[in-house]
Amino acid sequence: MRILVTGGAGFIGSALVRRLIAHTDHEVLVYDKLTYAGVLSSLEPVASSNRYSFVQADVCDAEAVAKALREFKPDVVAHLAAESHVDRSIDGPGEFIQTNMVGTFVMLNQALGYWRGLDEAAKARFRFHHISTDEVFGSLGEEGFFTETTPYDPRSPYSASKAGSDHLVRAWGHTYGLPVLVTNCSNNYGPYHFPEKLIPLIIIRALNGEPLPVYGDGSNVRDWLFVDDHARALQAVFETGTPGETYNVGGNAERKNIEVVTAICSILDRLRPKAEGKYADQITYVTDRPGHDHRYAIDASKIRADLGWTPSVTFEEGIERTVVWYLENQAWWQAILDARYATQRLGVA
Ligand code: NAD
Ligand code: TDX
Repeated sequence: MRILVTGGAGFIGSALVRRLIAHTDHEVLVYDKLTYAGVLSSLEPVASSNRYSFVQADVCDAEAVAKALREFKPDVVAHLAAESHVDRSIDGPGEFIQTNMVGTFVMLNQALGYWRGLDEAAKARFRFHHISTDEVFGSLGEEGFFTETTPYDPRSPYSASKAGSDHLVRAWGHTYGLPVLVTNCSNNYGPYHFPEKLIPLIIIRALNGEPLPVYGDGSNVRDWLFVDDHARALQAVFETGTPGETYNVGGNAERKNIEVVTAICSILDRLRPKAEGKYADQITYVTDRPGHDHRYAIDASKIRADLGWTPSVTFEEGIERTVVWYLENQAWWQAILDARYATQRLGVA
């Protein structure tokens, strides 16, 4: 198969690409604008493969999308490109509407034109797979899970822009017959996670001796999935999922934020003990995120029953592997911190 991966230089996209090159015969084209969140060094492990290629372009650029489709001739478009950080969406929602909604519209429209021009066999094979989030379903109380039929109730600019994009994708499926797939996944974590997100941020700040910011009282709950398990789920869905269907993907690993932070601190206490005190001494409760969703939890029974996918990495194993990866790959994250510092000093970021 030929897979065009938008957002392939991001956290999840790069995990998918590394998996496809290492474990399949598929050919992969990464289509990525390389925003602040796009990190080419995350694709370094596949850079020498002759089944991998890269184009730097914007999903909002219809001409560039059309050219990539025409020249690469994908069987699958895996659409991951997005603005992904909730806090940034609160500070500046415009980019989220542009990339997540307008960009998805452009991808759909160009994919439709491309799909209509294919011969019958290629047309039957083609899939447009839209990668989305559990945040579109809103916030849960202490009980219950999100299923594929839970009504949408997005509450942040980020989740509203993802909800809008999900609706567009389904509309292109219903109205024009484009063979679409949608997956809604819970919080991912693992290697190559951009340092602004909770888990890498806590690991790096702990190592740097800085305060560890916990929003509110730390009781918000997320359902954590190791990123390689998500990549495996995505592959299962675009290879064997039924067009028009939605699949929820989740780790069945609910943790309060404060539990996540203390788990990281105790791993670091064991692997990299401080001269004095414990890493947990650095924990600082800070002002809560506006509109902070209380709890997300995914019911992943449909993808298990229909496609045989289950998570393979427990939270305890995954968080240990993640901390070890950040300890062993300081060059990867230090380069990101240095670049950010440089752009901030120039007043660009
Ligand atoms: P990320 O922010 O790490 O990566 C996003 C990538 O998209 C970057 O490489 C960036 O350069 C690229 N990009 C951004 N705007 C672009 C544009 N206009 N044109 C082309 N490329 C552009 O994001 P991630 O965490 O890897 O998430 C990937 C996808 O998965 C997103 O759609 C996100 O909504 C979804 N998702 C993420 C999670 C999670 O926990 N991280 C969970 C569920 C779903
Ligand atoms: O410094 C922090 N302190 C803190 O307490 C940060 C950055 C976060 N938090 C809290 C907010 C959340 O409850 O930790 C939790 C996780 O925060 P993020 O890492 O920002 O992730 P979240 O907002 O849950 O969204 C993530 O999962 C769903 C991804 O960024 C989204 O792209 C994905 O759709």
